[in-house]
Amino acid sequence: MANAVRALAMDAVQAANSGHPGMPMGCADLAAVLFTRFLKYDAQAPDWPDRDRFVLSAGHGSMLLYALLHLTGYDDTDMGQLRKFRQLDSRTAGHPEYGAAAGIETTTGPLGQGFGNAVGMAIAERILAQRFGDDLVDHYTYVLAGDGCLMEGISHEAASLAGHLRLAKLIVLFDDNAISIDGPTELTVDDDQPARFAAYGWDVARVDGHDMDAVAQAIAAARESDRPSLIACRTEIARGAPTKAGHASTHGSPLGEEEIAGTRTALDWPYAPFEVPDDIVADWRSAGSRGAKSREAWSKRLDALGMTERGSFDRAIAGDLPAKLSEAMDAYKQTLVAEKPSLATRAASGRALEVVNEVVNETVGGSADLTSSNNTKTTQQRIITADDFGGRYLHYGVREHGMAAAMNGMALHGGVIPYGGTFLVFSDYCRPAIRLSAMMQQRVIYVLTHDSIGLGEDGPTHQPVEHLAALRAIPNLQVFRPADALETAECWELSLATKTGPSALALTRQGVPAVRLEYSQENLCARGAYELVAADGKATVTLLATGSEVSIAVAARNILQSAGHPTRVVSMPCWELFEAQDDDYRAAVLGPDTVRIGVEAAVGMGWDRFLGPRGAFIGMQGFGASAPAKDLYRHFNITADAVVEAAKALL
Ligand SMILES: Cc1ncc(C[n+]2csc(CCOP(=O)(O)OP(=O)(O)O)c2C)c(N)n1
Repeated sequence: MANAVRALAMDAVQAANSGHPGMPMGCADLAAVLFTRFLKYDAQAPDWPDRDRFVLSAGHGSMLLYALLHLTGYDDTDMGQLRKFRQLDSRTAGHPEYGAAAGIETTTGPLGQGFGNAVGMAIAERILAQRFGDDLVDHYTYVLAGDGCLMEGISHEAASLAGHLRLAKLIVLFDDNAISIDGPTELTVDDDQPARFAAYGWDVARVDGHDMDAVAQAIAAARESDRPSLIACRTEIARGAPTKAGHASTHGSPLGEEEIAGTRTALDWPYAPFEVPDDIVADWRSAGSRGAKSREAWSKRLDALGMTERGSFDRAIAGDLPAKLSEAMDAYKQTLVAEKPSLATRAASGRALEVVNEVVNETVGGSADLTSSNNTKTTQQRIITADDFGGRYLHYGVREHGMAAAMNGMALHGGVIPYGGTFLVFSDYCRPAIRLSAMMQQRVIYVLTHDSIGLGEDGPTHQPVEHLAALRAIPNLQVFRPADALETAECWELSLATKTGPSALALTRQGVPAVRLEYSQENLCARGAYELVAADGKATVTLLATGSEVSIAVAARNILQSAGHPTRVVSMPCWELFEAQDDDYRAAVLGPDTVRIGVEAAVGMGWDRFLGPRGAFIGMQGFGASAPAKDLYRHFNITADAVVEAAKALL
């Protein structure tokens, strides 16, 4: 059965004339053990919520996964798909892509991300098991990771967090083949990986990855452990290839016709490319349906639930928000209109979350050790610990990257809605995972506070200037920068309602005045940008601003207006939503035939498209400085007077 995987991998890579045969061939034995003896799954019901998760963190070995999905009987991955490996419109992309085919649990390829996702999946499993009981939620999360995954820094954050939380149902099979692209790993790394993981509080074992019984024994022992487990499986890359096995050249290049012929002989595999004998297919298919009985038993237990509990479970898994959320948010927005608080938007975010977390049970908040700065923890949230997964708040520690990857895993797992905080400037520390939230269309909410020079004295290392532009450059990521407490509430509503992608909320450290003074039942931020203050008379100037600079624009508008220049102010909390509006709306909001001034305490990259020929940008040209916020705004000339001057110069 393992040789079927080897043959399909080498043949598909050869047919594509690109890909990675070494890893699938080296891991075929241990994968066969996992998929035929342990993994709880049903190829006919890929979305069964209580299936075990299998994460191929070493995503370059994608043919291993595709071969397994095909052989075990996932409909999406038929032989035609294997023949079309790495071609346009196939489901069998170079690296596994979430959503391309059933059975691909997450997008992998950037090494270490899958490992981090798996930690999040294992966390979600524990949270849901505590909430709904072991009868409904009780599964393992398996990971196959290579040297590359374990060399990446993210593996440290993820493994350390998993050890701390004692995620006993997380089992990592380490493809310990001592080879990476540049050659033997001794070129670069001397880490004793099991010792390293033992230090994180994991259970560790070393086995011969080609000794199936040894692998099985190690997995069986890992399942009984009360800690996460790393099984270092010593393997030979491209096992079975007569002259190339064990060599780095097999990592990422086709074996070549001659070597493939030699492999067929060595493995006693006399079949044509993409041909697998019926008896072996039948054995694989029966492995693929091994889980059907436990799935049926699970369905019976689900059906036996009372109406209310069943409703909660189904809604959580579907990721639907409770109907009372909009009512609660509406009431909260009315309070804000009455109060008109001057509040930092990070504090406003905390207040909005109080409302959200009161009615939404699925939110799981957290912060990378900046809880009181990010305002991410609300009164309803108990802390999640190794002994108590009944809480809804995770102290991720100073592990931004691990946090973001774990949140992806939680969102992919389903049943929970993760949000997590750090400073906007440290979005760089989790950017690779943010990019994957966007690519995988996962609802992950990033709470990114201290969003400009407005944070003040901490200085330029902590003052983001290029980060809004950098985040806006990621496709399918909504970047929100609300202007006041009311907009912050609206942006939270929009983030939660967006099931098909992540959101980043850029929030101020410093207080900002209320700028939305009227109640509106409609969520005005939903269109991305809208006229906040109309001109008195026919507008000659449009001021476009986001976040904390909206109030500067309002002040400038009043000066311009008094000087006889009718001026309007547009708040632009979310460029992505604005760009999704129709041409007429966008043109009207941007103010045709007016001078346009963009105001944002960040670099101007991206603003040009809104400003047009009679436009100017007031913002940052370089890094910030360490000083009180007010002094910095004056120093960098982001003031109402500067806006007025720029507008007058263009009138
Ligand atoms: C973050 C990241 N950096 C670099 C790469 C490119 N890359 C893909 S596989 C690989 C080597 C991985 O070595 P190993 O995990 O030992 O895989 P094996 O050679 O055993 O297949 C590298 C550097 C990547 N995919 N992701």
